[in-house]
Amino acid sequence: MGACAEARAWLQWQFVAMFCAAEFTSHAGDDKLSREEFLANQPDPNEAPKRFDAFDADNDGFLSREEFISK
Ligand SMILES: [Ca+2]
Repeated sequence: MGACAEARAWLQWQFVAMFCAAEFTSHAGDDKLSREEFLANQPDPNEAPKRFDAFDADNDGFLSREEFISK
């Protein structure tokens, strides 16, 4: 993938992330999203796990609201 296409894809994802941050919900009722909860809301099962790993800054297997928004 060229640098431009890569940058464009990243920007698009950032937009989606910002949009989704407003709807950040955890089914468990805490402020964390498990990998399962995250993937349940993702349309592309091949790419979504990579995004989860990219978001999970401390690698604890959960996305906190902070991790989700700060990326
Ligand atoms: Ca985490």
